[in-house]
Order: sequence, then structure tokens, then C-alpha cells
Amino acid sequence: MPPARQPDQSAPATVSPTGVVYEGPAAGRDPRGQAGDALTTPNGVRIPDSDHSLKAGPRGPVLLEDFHLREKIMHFDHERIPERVVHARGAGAHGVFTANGKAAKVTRAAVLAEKGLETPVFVRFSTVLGSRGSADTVRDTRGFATKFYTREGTWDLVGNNIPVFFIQDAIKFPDIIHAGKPHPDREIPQAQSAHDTFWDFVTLHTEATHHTIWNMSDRGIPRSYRTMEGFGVHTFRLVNADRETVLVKFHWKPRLGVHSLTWEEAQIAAGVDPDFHRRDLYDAIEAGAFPEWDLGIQVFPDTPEETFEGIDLLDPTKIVPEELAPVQVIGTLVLNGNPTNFFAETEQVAFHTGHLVPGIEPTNDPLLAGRNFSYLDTQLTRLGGPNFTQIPINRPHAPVNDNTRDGFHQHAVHTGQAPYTPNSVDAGAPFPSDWAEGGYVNVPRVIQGEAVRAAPASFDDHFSQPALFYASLTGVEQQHVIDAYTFELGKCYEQGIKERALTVLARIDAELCTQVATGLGLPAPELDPVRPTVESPALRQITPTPFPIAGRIVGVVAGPGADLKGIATLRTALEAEGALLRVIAPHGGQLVDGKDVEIVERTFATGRSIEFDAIVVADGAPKDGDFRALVMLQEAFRHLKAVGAWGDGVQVLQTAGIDVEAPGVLTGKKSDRALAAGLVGALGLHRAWDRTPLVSASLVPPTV
Ligand code: HDE
Repeated sequence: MPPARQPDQSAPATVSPTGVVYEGPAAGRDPRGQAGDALTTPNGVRIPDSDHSLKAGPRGPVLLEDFHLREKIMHFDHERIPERVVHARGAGAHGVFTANGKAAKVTRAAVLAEKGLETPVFVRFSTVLGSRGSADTVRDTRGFATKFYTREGTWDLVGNNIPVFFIQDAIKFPDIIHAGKPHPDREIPQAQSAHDTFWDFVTLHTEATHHTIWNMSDRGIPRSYRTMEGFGVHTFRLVNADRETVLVKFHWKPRLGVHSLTWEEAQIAAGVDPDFHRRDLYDAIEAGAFPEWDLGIQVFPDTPEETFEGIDLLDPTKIVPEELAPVQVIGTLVLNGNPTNFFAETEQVAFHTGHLVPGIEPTNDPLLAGRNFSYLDTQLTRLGGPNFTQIPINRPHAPVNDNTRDGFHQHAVHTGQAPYTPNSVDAGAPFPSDWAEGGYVNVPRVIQGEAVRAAPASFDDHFSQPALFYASLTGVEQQHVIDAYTFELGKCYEQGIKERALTVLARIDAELCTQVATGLGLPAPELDPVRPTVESPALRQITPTPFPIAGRIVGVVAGPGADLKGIATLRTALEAEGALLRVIAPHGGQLVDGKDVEIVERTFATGRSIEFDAIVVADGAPKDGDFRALVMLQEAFRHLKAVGAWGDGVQVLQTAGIDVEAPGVLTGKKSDRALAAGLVGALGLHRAWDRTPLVSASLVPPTV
């Protein structure tokens, strides 16, 4: 135990920052932010007026003695902290991770190993390139960072939604980020990779090819944070109770499946709802549709070569296909709480790859080594000093007795006189822990080698895995990749960069290269592509398996005179599956028919197709051909969403030019069980993929 205070020593009263004693969560209201009903200064002085400065007469000069003015403005002037240099835009949520016990064989970390153990977590999702206020739906990698408040200390798994990274060595990180961020002269484009410097970098550093093709696939524009996979990217070393080690890669598998936006949807959303992913996450949690992921590991023997089936496990640009090493589920994450305050939690949360607990160790992946340096550094600048672990969202849930002292924003009032070990003054405390006592004791490893600035030869293979990825996708997904490269490179000005990019694509797949070249109006270089001999079906997003539809949103176009009973029937069926129904009408207010009442949640002016996973027209909806309703339906149809109608609502579909026989179009005489079941089934498949040939959703018409 820490030493007791000396008899002659006193200390600040044990009050919260608001001057009130905090009695813990059981006491109900939390007085640590605000207390009392009176408006006060930060020092608790009650004030009569916060709208007028103290002046010498109503028209006179402001007096320097106005301490309230000074304090109020001083604090406001300092409300912002530096945004994250990368991953500035994000959204977070609280949750709980429950281990299923299967990892006990491979790790001693209780958070992963102890069956049924529930560990509180905070997760922050993010984009990489954009500023704090940038749009959610841009094409980019997404961060998936999880802080586990384990009883053995804090463990952070700071991953992404793409299993590989752009670069193999941390020393290049400033370079790739400088290339991806807006150009330094005009500071445009914001949150975009579709510009010269990004493509200049990734075509000169072809190790980036694998990550780039994932970005150009639908993974770069997720439907929702809830429908993303997550990956630890690096290989980690797990250590079990017998001090045996294995190498592992971490995977988060969303229970709702992996789904994306279409490119047009992503672009529309960036304008009409830049908070699209943030809103989706918060709304789902508020509605009780708690997002869930299974945490899985791929396990590899810890051999001296650190390879598996010829794949270098230290190379963060390589995956190990799941068909070679299956992902074994070891626990489940549920996000069940929104933050109370964005700044205090989501903005101030500080992740660090070096936050590890006994049983989880890093490997020699050179990217991971650099990260272990970087994340502490960045917190010093962002959070203003070394005591950021004392900020509420960063506080460990394990006892801390660390002998660090002082520094900016020190909240602790440490007792004792001997903040060092061993000591004979404070009765020796605190004491080190060995392996048996739960100490973080590294597994001994032999480390040798010449000091060289070099990478292993296996790191030189830059094309075989991008080719495997492309070959493994379905035809529809491949077309999206072609569209994305054509768009992004089409936004570049430098001819040389586009030509170099085509030489990279030529190594991946001849057809991909030819189609992108056609779109750019350039000749396709003829280079021998890597021809993958196997495919990895696990890399596909489009699968015939329907997924749960919790949190999906169905818009119902209605208006005065619409069939409100039919709407209520449909809502009941959707809510039974955890989905939501929102009524869209020409104007706000309520729709009333006798005792039946529906609240209009979106109007033709405020609603847009991208908010809905499916749109259905109710019997009795207006037939005046309002273009806003028609555009909404046409967009949903073009984006391959389920659309439908019952009763005379079908006429509205027809006015919008929608073929009611097309795949994914559901019609019925009434809003009945069959219509609801059809809708639930269609939502579970995410999109009516076989409608693709009927709509011109592609930028580049496929060559025959
Ligand atoms: Fe990060 N990264 N990173 N990164 N990263 C940061 O840390 C860095 C890398 C990732 O929601 C920063 O607190 C270096 C890979 C996520 O708060 C910074 C290198 C992966 C987040 C930083 C990498 C990531 C960050 C910015 C190369 C996926 C957001 C603010 C060696 C596995 C965490 C901060 C959050 C954030 C540095 C590479 C994921 C500057 C030097 C690889 C999800 O420290």
C-alpha cells in the first residue's frame, strides 16, 4: 500500500473538480462536471450577469477588474486541443468485451483467456486523412481502436478496417501522410486520396499497392462503422501460462456482416450528411441495436523464421489468407453506450500500441516498433503533458502505483517520500512483481544482427497479394475497384503519375489495367501480371448469406391520406428484427387518420435516399409527381437498395421510371407479412446485386 500521510501533513479536501464530494456512480448524478444550480465562475463564485462586461457606465470602457470576463474568455480561447495528426475525424462508444475462454491455451492475458470475463472497453472509429470536421464517408482507411480496461492494466488494440498497411517501415510514415494530406500550398483537397501527391507516393513506393487496392475496393467506403471488419494488422506474440509463445493476427468480425456504400451514395452523403457514420453509430446504440463483433485470432507457430506458408509475418503489407489459417473466435465485443461528452471521451482518449498487458507482446515488425514510439509522443503534444493517463477516459481500471511524479496537469496528491525502488523510507513500497505475481516479464528472445538500414528480401514482393485480393473478389466488386482507380487517377493532373499507376495495375491484372487505361484515355502497358493460382473467398464482401438487419432504416413515403395502419404493420415487423421505420412526407408534423397517428420524421425537403437502406411507398401516398420523392426513389433504385410499394403506391414507383419487375423491387396489394418478409430478406443481403446490369451505377461501362 502507498504510505499513509504523515501526522503533520494535510492535503486538499477530497472534493471533485466542482468542489463537491463525489460519492461514486451509485449516487446518481455525477457532480464532477457541474454541481449546483447557480451559474458560477470556475472558482465557484456566483455571478449575477454573464451577458454584459463590467463597464464605466453603459457606454463607457470595459474595466480591467472584470475577472469574470477575463476568465470566461480565457477559457474559451483555449477550448481546442490540437487535432490528431492522423485519424482526426472519429466517433467513439463504450462497450464490453467478453472472452469465451478459447484463448487460454495461447495467452495468460485474462482479458482474452478467462472464460466469461467481462472487460469494459472504449472504441474509437476514425478516418485517416481528413481534419476533425471532415466528412465521414470519404474514400479512406478507417481506424478501429479499442481500449480494454483490463484488471491487469490497459491494453490498446489500435487497428484499422484494412488488414495491411501502406508501408513496411515506420520511418516512411511522415512521408505517406504528407503525400495523402492536402497539398501544403493551397491546403486542398481535404480528406481525399484522389490527388497527385498521394498517387505519386503509392506508385513510387509499390509496397503500398496492397493497401491501396483495398482502399479502392468497397472497403474504402463502409456503409457503417457497425459493418466493418477490424484488423490488428501487425503480428503479435501471445504468451501462455507455461511461457509458450505463438504468433497471432487479430481480427474483428462484425455480426452484421461487412457492407459498403456505393460511390455515389458516399459522395452524396459527404454533402448532405457529413456525420453519416457518427450518426449511424450513435442512433443504433440509442435505439438498442448494439453493434457486436467477434474477436478472432489467426494462430501461427512462433518459429525462428517468423513466416507461415512462406508468408513473412513481420511484413505488415501481407495477409495470411483465412483459408490457410482460420480465424478462431476468442470473444465478443458489444458497444452499448454512447459517450456523454464528445470532447472528454472521444477527443481525449489516447491510444498507444505500447499499452500491453502480460501475455501479449509485440514482434519485430518494423512498423509496430515505430508505432510504439510514436503514440506516447503524440499524446504529449495533444494532451499537454505526461499525465494523460489521469484523464477520466484514459484511467486504468487496475491499481496504479507507478512512482512517476509531477508534470503538467497532475491530479494526484501523492503521499510518501520515496518515489523510487527499492527504498527503505516508505517501507519499500511499491514492490516489483515477477512472472508468478502477474508482472509483465518479457519472454527471453535472442536478438542479434548487424546495424543496417535494410529490409528482408521477402518484403520485396509487392504484387502477389494485391493480385490475390483482386482475383478473389466477385465481378461486381471488381468493377467497383476499376471505377475507383479510374476516378482517383482521373483526378490527377500529372500524366506521368497516371502512366506509372497503370504500370502498377498491369502487374496485378491485365483486365483491371486495360479498363482503367480506357477510362483515363491512355494506352494500357503490357507487363506480365502476377497470376494468382488460388483465391481467398473470405476476402469477398458480397456473399449469398443474409445478415441480421438490426439498426437498418426503412423510409416509407407517405402523406395525408396514406395507409397509416399499413405503416404500423410494417413497423412492427421491422422492429421485431431491430430495424427502424421512418415516415417521409411532403411536409413535417403528423399524419392522422382517425385514431391512427404517424409522426413525420423526414420531409421531402430534409430527407435524402442515402439515409435509408430501403424505401417503400405507402398506399395513398401523394401522386403529384413531386420530383424530390421521385429522385429519392430513383437514387435508391440506382444504389441497388430494396424499393417497394403497396396498394396504389406502385404508381409512384412507375412515375419514377422504376421497373416493378426488377430484382429487389417488392410490391404487394397490402402491407402484409409477405411484404415485410420480402423486405427483411432483401435488407439482409444489403443490396439487390443482380440489379447491377440494369442501372448505370458504374463510371466505366464494362468492355465486352
Ligand atoms: Fe497510427 N497514429 N501510426 N496507425 N493510428 C495515430 O496517434 C503512427 C498505423 C491508427 O482513435 C496517432 O493518438 C505511426 C498503423 C489508429 O485515437 C499517431 C505509424 C495502424 C489511430 C500515429 C502508424 C494505425 C492512429 C495520431 C507508422 C493500423 C487513431 C493521434 C509507424 C494498424 C487512434 C494518436 C484514435 C493514430 C502514428 C501506423 C492505426 C500520430 C508513426 C499501421 C486507428 O501517434
